Amino acid sequence: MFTYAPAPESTAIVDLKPSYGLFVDGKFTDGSGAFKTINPATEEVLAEVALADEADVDRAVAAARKAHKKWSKMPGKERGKYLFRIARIIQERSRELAVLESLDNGKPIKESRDVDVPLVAAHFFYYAGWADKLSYAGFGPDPKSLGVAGQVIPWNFPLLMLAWKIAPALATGNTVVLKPAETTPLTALLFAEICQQADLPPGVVNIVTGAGATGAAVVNHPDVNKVAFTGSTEVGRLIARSVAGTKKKVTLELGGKAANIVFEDAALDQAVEGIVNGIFFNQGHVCCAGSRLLVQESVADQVLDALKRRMATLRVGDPLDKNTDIGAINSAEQLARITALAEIGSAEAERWSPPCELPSKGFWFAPTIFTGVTQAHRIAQEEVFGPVLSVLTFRTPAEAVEKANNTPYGLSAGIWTEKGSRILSMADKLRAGVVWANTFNKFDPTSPFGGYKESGYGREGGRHGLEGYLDV
Ligand code: TXE
Repeated sequence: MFTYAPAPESTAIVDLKPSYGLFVDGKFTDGSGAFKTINPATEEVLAEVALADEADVDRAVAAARKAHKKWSKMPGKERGKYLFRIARIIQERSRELAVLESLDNGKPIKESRDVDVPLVAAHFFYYAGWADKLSYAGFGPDPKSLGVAGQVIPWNFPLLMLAWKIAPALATGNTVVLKPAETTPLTALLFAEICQQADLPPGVVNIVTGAGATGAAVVNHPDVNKVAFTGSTEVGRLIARSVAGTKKKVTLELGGKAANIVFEDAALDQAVEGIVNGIFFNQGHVCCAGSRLLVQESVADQVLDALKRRMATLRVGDPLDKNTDIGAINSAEQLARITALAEIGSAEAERWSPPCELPSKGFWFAPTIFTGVTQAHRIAQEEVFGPVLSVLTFRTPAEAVEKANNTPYGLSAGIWTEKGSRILSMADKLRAGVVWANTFNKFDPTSPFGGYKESGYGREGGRHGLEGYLDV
């Protein structure tokens, strides 16, 4: 096993309050009740957070509706200035945001610090730039905002999903009621503070905290014009049903079971890094995670040996330790889901994890691979949303395509090959919204992101991300 000197990030920068309110009409207010959010690495309570019921959501929607009158009429250039200001404050407070994100979510600080928070700022900068150029976006002159956007986000990238939702909504002149996930509400509330600091007009952004019932109240509110959801396919279906028959515009970003395809001519060392990044980044709590490795039979043994050696160097533990590669599983519920699917996988295929000492408190899961997996296995079909990789093999490119597409999902895929022509022909045949070549889990605000099939519909990011918030 690997030994190393722990290098914990200080938490002193975070001003953790004992309790947090809802953010409605520019002010923090009480909710109808309260719930606790815990640190998944220690199981200690971080704070008590207000719970929004239907009446609270109604107040938030009313505030957003009122604010929309002026916000939507404000020249795009002025709206852009607010977004630029928010982006700059995010950069200034990036360490604080990163530490709080790791405390509430369990993700390694090196990811929240180097990936999540910089991307959050980048999204605000990017959409700030669009605010005064909507007439040039190819949607016709002067496209109109929709009104109030009701946005429900998950716990795996709490701040980043907030940025994906709020930045394009504000740039296009919409106002927002956003509900963060119940296990990760804190950075959204710190973002609310940033909105105050940026002097954003009251009611333009409202944050209502709570669980599924609060999310349903947002989605079903009659005065919400646009629904944007990222989360499970199951809840995505419920939402699609509940808004059917209304005039609400909907975008859904749901689950995935991506294939990461390694050809025999690939730079195999690089491919192994890409496999590790594809499935162990953010504990595998990634909708586009490369959770199915498809490796060409001729190099399968070689790749698996190298992968196992690399997995043995992964450090699982304290999310605030700067050396940590794999942090805590976000919740007891998610750990139970991962454990249950891994047990099913153990009965279907061969399971392997490196020797790995897991902390005694908190929610943890060792990096795990299953070999000898066939397409019919549940471990090859169902989203685990944890650090669990299923390994399948193929002989020909056609077989790789067939296996990669043999899933109800279609969010992402990866290809590892030195042949440019193969990249192009594979990318064309893979039924996935994003295809990475010789890399994985790369995100950029200029690129549209979204799914085929049961992975949802609509695109977030890039120019395409504007469309879901405009009447064109
Ligand atoms: O998701 P939920 P959960 C997948 C992943 C995971 C599984 C379950 O496979 O194991 O989903 O995770 C809110 N109306 N993904 O239970 O319930 C909820 O409060 C409106 C993939 O956490 O979908 C939270 O804010 N909102 C995924 C958000 O929906 C409702 C990310 C997501 O929670 C609601 C997360 C309702 N009826 C999980 N019920 C991805 N695509 O990245 C719940 N919510």
